[in-house]
Amino acid sequence: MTEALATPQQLNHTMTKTKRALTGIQPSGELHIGNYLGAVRNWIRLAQRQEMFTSIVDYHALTSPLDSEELAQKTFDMAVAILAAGLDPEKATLFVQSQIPEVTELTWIYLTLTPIGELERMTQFKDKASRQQSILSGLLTYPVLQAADILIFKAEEVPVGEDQVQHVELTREVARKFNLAYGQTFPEPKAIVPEVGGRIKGLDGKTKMSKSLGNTIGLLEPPQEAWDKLRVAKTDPARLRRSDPGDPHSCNIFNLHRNFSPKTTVDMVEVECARAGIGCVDCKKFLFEHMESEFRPIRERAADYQAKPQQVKEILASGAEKARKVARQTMTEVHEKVGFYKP
Ligand code: AQP
Repeated sequence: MTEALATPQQLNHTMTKTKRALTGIQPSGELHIGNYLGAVRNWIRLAQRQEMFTSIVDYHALTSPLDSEELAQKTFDMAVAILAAGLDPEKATLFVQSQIPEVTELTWIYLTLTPIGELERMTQFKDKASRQQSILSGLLTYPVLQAADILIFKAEEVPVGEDQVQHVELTREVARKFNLAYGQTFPEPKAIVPEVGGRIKGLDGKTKMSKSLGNTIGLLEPPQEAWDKLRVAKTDPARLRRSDPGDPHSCNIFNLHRNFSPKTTVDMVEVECARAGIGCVDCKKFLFEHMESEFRPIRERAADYQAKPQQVKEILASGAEKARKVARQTMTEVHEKVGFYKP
């Protein structure tokens, strides 16, 4: 089950609810605008009105090739990027997944309830497996670890991009199976997907923007580098010459305008592109201006956090302590329900 989440008005409407949310991101590379628009921007809004646990999922990151010398630094950098983007650590509990080993314990119990066939049909597994020579079982069981991430906190809402909706469905299935086998314990959480921004394409205009595909613009990238990438990004494939009218709805850049630009700019671009009033480079310049006004303060805050690493470490340490307390409570209950011997 998914719920579109878009406007602050809609959020205000649900202000009275205090459902717990779980959010997560892999420290597998830089925080890019796909992660930001599909997930992080919603976390920041949602954390204002509800309890949230935000996990930097380093166990998950092990399913992609990475250099262990870089993992700790990438994890720290991801924390900086999320905080700089605006996640308030007073409102959202920010922690690193491997600090909560109970998550892997719960994963094992869930694995005993999850048919292999259900994991093999996951789109992300099929996609990533097609790019690996030897398919590792961690890649197959990734969504079960994700179910444990969510359910160990008994989270009822999971703000994600569209690519993760199938995994949240599986989480619901895992919760149902556990409850059926051992008695009512876990909620069946809902995916919360933004109305625009749920699926951001890469700069190639084809596949999903993805850290591992190198088709990204990073949130903290220096402006000149970001512009150099945007300037050559794919637009409407049918618009070959400046004088050709374009179809904004087949253009990744227009989708980005819908996420970053004010309505007046979006409306102008939609009309002018369709009658060849503006060219693609002009269109990108307008977009870049609005991206920059959102990203400049984020880069400044990131520089502040980078200069105060102790502050970031303290946020992560106190987040882990709080998260682990909740995780332990859940595991005590799970041990009892499953019937483990207690000497
Ligand atoms: N292109 C995207 N559009 C919208 N949302 C996206 N998300 C990721 N890419 C897009 C959302 O970002 C959150 C964190 O994702 P993740 O890092 O945990 O895993 P991912 O989806 O696998 O992200 P990447 O960038 O594609 O990483 P790699 O290449 O390492 O696998 C999720 O909520 C996701 O939906």
